Amino acid sequence: MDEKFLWGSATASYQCEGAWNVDVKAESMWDRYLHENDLENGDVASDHYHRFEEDIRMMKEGGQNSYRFSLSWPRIIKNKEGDINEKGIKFYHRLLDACHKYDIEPFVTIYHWDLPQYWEDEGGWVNPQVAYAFEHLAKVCFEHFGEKVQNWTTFNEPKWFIVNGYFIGNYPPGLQDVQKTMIGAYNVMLASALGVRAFRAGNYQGQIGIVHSYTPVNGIDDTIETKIAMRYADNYCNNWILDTAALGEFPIDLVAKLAQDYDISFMKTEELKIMKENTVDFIGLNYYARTLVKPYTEGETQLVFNHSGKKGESKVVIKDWFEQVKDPNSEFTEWDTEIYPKGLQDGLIEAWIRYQLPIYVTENGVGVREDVTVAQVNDDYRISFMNDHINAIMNAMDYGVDVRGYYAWASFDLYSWKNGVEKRYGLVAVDFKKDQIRKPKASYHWYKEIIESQGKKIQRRALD
Ligand code: BGP
Repeated sequence: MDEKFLWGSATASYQCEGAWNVDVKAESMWDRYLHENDLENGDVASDHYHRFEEDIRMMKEGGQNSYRFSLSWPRIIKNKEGDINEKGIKFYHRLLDACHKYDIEPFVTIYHWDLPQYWEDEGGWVNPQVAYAFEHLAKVCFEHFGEKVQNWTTFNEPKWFIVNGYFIGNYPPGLQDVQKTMIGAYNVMLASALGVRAFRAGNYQGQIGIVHSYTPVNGIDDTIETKIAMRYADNYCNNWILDTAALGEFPIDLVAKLAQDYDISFMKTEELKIMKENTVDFIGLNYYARTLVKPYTEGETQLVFNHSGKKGESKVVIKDWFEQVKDPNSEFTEWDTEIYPKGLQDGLIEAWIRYQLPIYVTENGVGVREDVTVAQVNDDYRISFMNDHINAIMNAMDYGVDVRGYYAWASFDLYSWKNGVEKRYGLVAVDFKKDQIRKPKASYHWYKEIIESQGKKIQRRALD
């Protein structure tokens, strides 16, 4: 790792800013959904809106040289007409200025799931107009912040928010509709390409990419049936985002399969051309776990997510395509996430072979319950998790993969979507019950030493 390597941590606007109705901010789809369903929400979250200076200073003091965060669309654009909220613009200028004051390279996500409710009311991502509204948002961001930002990404995790929102139904808008899932997926990938096109047309400095929730696929054996199931799983989990963003084309076998059962007339030649011509400069990969699959056997599609933190609740079966299985030899978190660093090593190599683009590991971390009232959280499990995953990255780099940065999820404890705040990921503890007090965890100090050594202090081992 050379001195240009970005060592940072990440957050997302809705999960940390709070201030949900402050300074003319519009309502987001998450505000509406969580309020209406009386669920734990991010109204206050980590109050980063008021404490960003302290948070960024702590990043610096923790040796980090980059901060990945997202811009809140409803804070920046007031309405469907596209009017700009000057107070929102000012807020992000102050945040970017704090980054530069502390020599922290900003790594900016334009969209991390907080769609304005005024667009959700018009059909959300199923409405193609929203893709063009995103293009407007992207232009506003480049125009206002372009001189302070070198690293842009259009979207955080299209797969995750589209599938959860339209197919599984556990995220807003809470639908279970395959046709709408497909249309939403298409519109998001179009929006991303429109963002890339606007970035290039404006000749802004720096580079632009996309961030994907990467779950590399493994099979339970080497049979042809398993290989077919793996391809279905890979198309579902990864390829429709990465192929489309990096190569400019949806996987043809996926499109052919969907065309047998669904209407794909929403795909327009002119728009497919925009996607083909506006591929990304780099890919950002968020890695939590892999997907281990076996061939589909029987029964209906089942997609159950564990939001309770009680082990064993999750299940993924897609009828006629594949079934996800659990490796009995692996360790799992209380939220059923497998801990499997080798998946990161192998996945990086696979992505490099397929796309030949620079890669940033834009999120990696472990969510656990922690008592933050103690003087210092001794999160040795997080230290060992991070050590093993950074080791996996270094192994991939030894193989020749061009990895340019690593972001711990998260910079500090924040709101974890449907899991509330009890699922903690931060390097810094936040006491949500007591004045939002920030206290670095042991992992924060450990990470600082790793960064100072440029990774040399990582305990290395081969993963075979
Ligand atoms: C990613 C998201 C983040 C973050 C993380 C952990 O999918 O980009 O926003 O939340 O996962 O997931 P969770 O908070 O659901 O445990």
